[in-house]
Amino acid sequence: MMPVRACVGLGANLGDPMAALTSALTRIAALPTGDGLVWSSVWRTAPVDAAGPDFLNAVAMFDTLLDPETLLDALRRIESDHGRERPYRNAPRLLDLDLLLYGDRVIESARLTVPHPRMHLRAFVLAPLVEIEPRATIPGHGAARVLLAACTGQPIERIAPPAAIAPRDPAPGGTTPGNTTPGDTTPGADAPGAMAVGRDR
Ligand code: A4P
Ligand code: MG
Repeated sequence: MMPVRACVGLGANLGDPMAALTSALTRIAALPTGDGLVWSSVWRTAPVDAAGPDFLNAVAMFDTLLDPETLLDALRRIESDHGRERPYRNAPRLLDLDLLLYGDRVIESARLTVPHPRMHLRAFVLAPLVEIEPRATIPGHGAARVLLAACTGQPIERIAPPAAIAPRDPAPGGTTPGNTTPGDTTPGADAPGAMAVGRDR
């Protein structure tokens, strides 16, 4: 199987959201097939169709050999390891990980809908996505950039530059993990407000 480029949305609005996003990113980087991992800044976003405090949101993209349902299971495990509970839909949460995109695949199974069914309407997903992949398209909906421009009345604010996360052990012949987004000149952990995890913490 050829690797597929997956895109995951991260969100949290309870507890210590910055710590939750940082540690979730570290866990994503440690997935068996997380080559080519890039991640967005952290954005502070007003709740959409939800109650509670503002969210912190981010988006990560990486190549994966996991099939979509196995990747979903891995994400669910990371959520539950962060104390995620599901009292009701859209409840405030310690950590929410959504599989936004899986290559250009359209998936409708009992457990999984990809592209994520509401991502094309949400600035808190589209802004970080466009930040790391300006030409991203959402199957069935079109260019993320155009969709973002149509999102009005959704206050969002970019608050932190891309995190520095510890590289995992290099796979034999593998690529160097890290935030290699073209144009990303943010100095990572040295910058004010940057997240630092793993050996940088
Ligand atoms: N499921 C189906 N497709 C997917 C997918 N592509 N990715 C199923 C992840 N899960 C998927 O998810 C409910 C069910 O969806 C799961 O059983 C899974 O098999 P959940 O995470 O348990 O419930 P949820 O988080 O309440 O629902 P969901 O769909 O993730 O909610 P939304 O629509 O993502 O909304 N406002 C701001 N500013 N920032 C946010 O991050 N998040 C939400 C959550 C609402 N408002 C927000 C934010
Ligand atoms: Mg969810």
